[in-house]
Amino acid sequence: MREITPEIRQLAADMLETMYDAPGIGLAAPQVGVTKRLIVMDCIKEGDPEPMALVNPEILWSSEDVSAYEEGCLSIPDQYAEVKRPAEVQVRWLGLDGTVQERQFAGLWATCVQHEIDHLDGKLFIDYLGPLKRQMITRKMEKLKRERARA
Ligand code: K1U
Ligand code: ZN
Repeated sequence: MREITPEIRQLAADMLETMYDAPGIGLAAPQVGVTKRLIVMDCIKEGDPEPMALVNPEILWSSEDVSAYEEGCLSIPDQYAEVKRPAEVQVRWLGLDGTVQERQFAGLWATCVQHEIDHLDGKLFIDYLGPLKRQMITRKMEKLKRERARA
């Protein structure tokens, strides 16, 4: 995506609505079947919402210190596992106003932005788990898929 079109702004608005409805704290375009490098996030749990839409986000720098968080994923319902990621990341992206933005994320924002950028690259939080835990979740998802196909 080189420029921000009305369609991109509409997609971002629709994704934020889907994310809040879920509810979730982030969502990436591939999760709604769109192969574009667009993510949305709002990691504010209490207080005024802070919706963000990031086009073509890229991680410029990652801290050496890591933080662990019990992650979930809207594409892997009801499964949670602790994932360790860099505690802080510097990210550059194109904003919906067409300007290049840069920000250092920390805390839950840092965890979430890394989780969402992973979605753009076809990676899921289960890819960070050991083989046993990962296989347990994969098998549960395969069972759920079979049950949903029968229903
Ligand atoms: O991208 C996704 O699948 C959304 C995912 C994002 C995420 C969660 C946890 C750590 C990193 C990234 C979710 O939002 S799962 C739901 C969730 O975490 C949540 C739901 C309601 C309230 C608070 C959190
Ligand atoms: Zn996810």
